[in-house]
Amino acid sequence: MPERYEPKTFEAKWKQRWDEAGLFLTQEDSDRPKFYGLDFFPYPSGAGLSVGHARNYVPTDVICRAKVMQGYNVLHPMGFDAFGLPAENEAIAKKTHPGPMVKSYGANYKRQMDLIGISYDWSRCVYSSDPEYYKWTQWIFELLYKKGLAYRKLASVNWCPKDATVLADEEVEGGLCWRCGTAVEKKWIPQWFFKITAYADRLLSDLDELNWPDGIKEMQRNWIGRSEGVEFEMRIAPSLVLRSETEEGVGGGDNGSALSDPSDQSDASAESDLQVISKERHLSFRVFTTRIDTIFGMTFCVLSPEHPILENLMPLVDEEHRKAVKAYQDQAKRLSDTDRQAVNREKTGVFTGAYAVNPANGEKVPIWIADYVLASYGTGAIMAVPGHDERDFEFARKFGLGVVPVIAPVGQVGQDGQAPRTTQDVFSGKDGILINSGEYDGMTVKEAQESLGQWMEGLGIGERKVTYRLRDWLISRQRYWGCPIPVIYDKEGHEMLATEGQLPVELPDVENYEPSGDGSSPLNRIEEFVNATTPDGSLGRRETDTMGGFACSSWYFLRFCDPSNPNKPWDFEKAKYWMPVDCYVGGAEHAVMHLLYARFWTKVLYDEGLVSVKEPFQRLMNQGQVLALTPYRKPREGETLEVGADGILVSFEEAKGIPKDQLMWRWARMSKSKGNVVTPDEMVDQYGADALRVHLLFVAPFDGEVQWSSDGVGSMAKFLNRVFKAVTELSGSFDSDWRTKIQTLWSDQSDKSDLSDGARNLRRATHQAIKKCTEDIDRFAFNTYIAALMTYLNSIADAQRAGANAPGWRLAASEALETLILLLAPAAPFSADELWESLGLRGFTHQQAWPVFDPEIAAEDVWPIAVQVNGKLRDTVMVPAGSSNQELEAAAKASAKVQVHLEGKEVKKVIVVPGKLVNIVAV
Ligand code: ANZ
Repeated sequence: MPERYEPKTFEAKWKQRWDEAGLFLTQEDSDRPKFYGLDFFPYPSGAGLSVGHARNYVPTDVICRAKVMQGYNVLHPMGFDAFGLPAENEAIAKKTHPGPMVKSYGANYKRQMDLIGISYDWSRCVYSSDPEYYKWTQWIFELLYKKGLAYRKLASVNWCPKDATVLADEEVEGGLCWRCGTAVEKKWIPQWFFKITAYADRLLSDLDELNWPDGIKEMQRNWIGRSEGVEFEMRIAPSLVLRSETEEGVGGGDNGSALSDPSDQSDASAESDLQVISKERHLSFRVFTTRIDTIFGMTFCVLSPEHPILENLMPLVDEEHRKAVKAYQDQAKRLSDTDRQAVNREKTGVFTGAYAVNPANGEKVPIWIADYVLASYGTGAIMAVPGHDERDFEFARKFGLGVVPVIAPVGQVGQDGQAPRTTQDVFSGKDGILINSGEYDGMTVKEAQESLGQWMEGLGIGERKVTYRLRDWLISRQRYWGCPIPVIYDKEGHEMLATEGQLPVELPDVENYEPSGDGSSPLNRIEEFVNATTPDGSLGRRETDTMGGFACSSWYFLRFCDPSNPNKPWDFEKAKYWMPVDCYVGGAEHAVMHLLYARFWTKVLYDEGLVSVKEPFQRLMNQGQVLALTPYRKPREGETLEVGADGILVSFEEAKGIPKDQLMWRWARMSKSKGNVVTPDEMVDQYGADALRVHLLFVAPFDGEVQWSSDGVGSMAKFLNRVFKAVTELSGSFDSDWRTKIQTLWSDQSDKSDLSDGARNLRRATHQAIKKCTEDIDRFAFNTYIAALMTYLNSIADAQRAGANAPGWRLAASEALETLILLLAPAAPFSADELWESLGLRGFTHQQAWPVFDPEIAAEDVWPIAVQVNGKLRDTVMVPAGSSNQELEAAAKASAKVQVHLEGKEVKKVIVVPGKLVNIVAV
């Protein structure tokens, strides 16, 4: 009998026995309900797993293990997101090939996951970089293509002119290349996209039904960014009128008499005035606004610097404006959309020299270009209303443009229908009344939006429109280590899909796969790969871009349902059985991209009749981060700090040599780059896998941050030690036949008070623990699940002290022993099996049925107490068993029926017969 928790003596043994028994192989062929528990599959990194990763995998493992015991068929697979930039970059840095590298890293992950007892069914493991897998990634690409959901168009990439390479967005830091600090440029090349925008509405509305954290749903909603508004046309105002008027110092006015004084044209345009005018007549652009109600407050309009109309418009304005616009356009090219929209960034822009007409009142407004208007959103042009939009207000302030308030906050409109005019402030609220808006004055914002929308639609100059912030998903990467895009171009450059028989289009195994200097994929250099036969037999060239890693991870959860099917990506019935994933667990950093892309693919596959579900992940949970104390030193003069840091990161080794007053310890996310990683290996070695597991569960709520302390693992080893001790002490009383005996005994004892208090209390504690542990595991409240086990362990000790050997005690103790071990099993599976065996019980705990909760046994006992007033029975009240005399008296006096008989009387005496009767003597 093991008296202590000595994990080294049993962990390897159980691991081996589990493997030999195929304990974690998925069962499919029964009528039991299914449960699909899934962790985000990781990219295998050379650093291996940290205890931070384990905080993701252990809780999912607890759920899956509990579900198996509760009678579910459980699918709990693991695989590797092996294609993609991180693996490729690491292979380049290590001067090795990413293929074998990801396999060896993956094997190390598996070893570590096994070490901490995660119950994955490894027979279902997939690597997204295996041809058997990516054949089907290509197959889905082709499906999207056939449905018009994959297309190629010119798009910009981040280009570092010094390194001569394309950079991913995350490799651009503040507009500079992460490697060499050179300013990154935009380069336009044809690239592949998936048309996720076609699914924007469904991706939005189906969020409502998902059991996901609210924060993640909100981030997806914002990312999709649905806006209802109006898109309308703005015509360019004839410039000649404008120039003559401006020169005469007259603003605004007539735009119909363009020919008033052609000789006023001051710059030396080669074109005749008439030509200019006729070109202008045909020029217009569209703006998108969510606040059409504010149209009378438009004092200027703004185009994005990339707006295509500028090409036609700029030749019509004078040289000076042309130059300014050109210079501004060049400058804007260097900034990313994120940089351009950064809050607190001072507004910049230039006047184009041209004007447009506000269709609502015919007034002319100057056209500016500014980078706060994005080319990729709405129409890339806005009507600017500085009275009601913060950004426009800032811009107007900076460039001295007019501000006209047209919405008065409710309550500020006076008797005369006028609101106090202010040009000093912005009112961006919608709870207002229109002013300065002609016939629309007095309307509410809602009314005005409705009627202006109708008016524009009636005249054919605009229409109500829904716009999304979501962009199509750019999938092309000009890199080697990814899934080849299965497209071939014929001599004329027409694109054709590889036939299904030609799939997979295999990634050639080459030595030199580093990014090429011209921005094209390194595959471009490999003639054997590039030269291909088109499906119609002629000579063609292969597409050499590969797909970004998000394609591979958008369907792996389906492959797990049928991982080695050579003929199909998955069998429909199998996927139907397992999908959706019942519980998907991973970090919140994937809130948008991965989760949105996977939802999109699932919907497309659903529309094709290939899967039975519209949504892949029914329940999503995000674990909290693990932080580790990390050494920093005080910065020296002129040293720049990382964002959010107050010191310079140093290694643990360096920290030893830094004087105390210069050294600072800070909590930082555990990561290889910070050098503060604690591995599961060292924790297992020191304290055992179960102590680590229990600590990870107990240390904080599942989604809370953890400040890592290895000592905490030590405390959990002590807790497990107490479990071993308790089981050893009680094992002498263990009766393996307790189940039948206890039932007979319990049903025979109609008056349970004849059973010993110890036995009753212990059974009550047992069933309360079953209830609490079952519910807590289901709610992802693992910390309180472990706390409940600790309480239960104390109750067992209490009950033992209170009366072993009394009637029923041995049976209650035997039940408690089994229950304790089984409730512990999902959290500490090695220990549970060791203890189970030590009681002489057969099989693995994993194969036992989860203890069943009996509410009657769990209920606190209540006794009926007769209440008399002056010797006459007036009521019977129920009180908790073991209530004190004072409690009985209070319960008796609280009875309404008793109170009636006490009215107007004085209580002289109260006689209590414990557990039976209260007699109140009153006169
Ligand atoms: C006039 C106006 C007045 C606006 C007002 C807002 C408030 P959401 O809700 O995010 O869709 N806008 C339109 N296209 C833009 C672009 N390409 N780049 C930057 N801003 C753009 O925002 C829609 C609003 O953002 C639009 O409504 C437009 O400004 C601006 F009191 O038009 B609004």
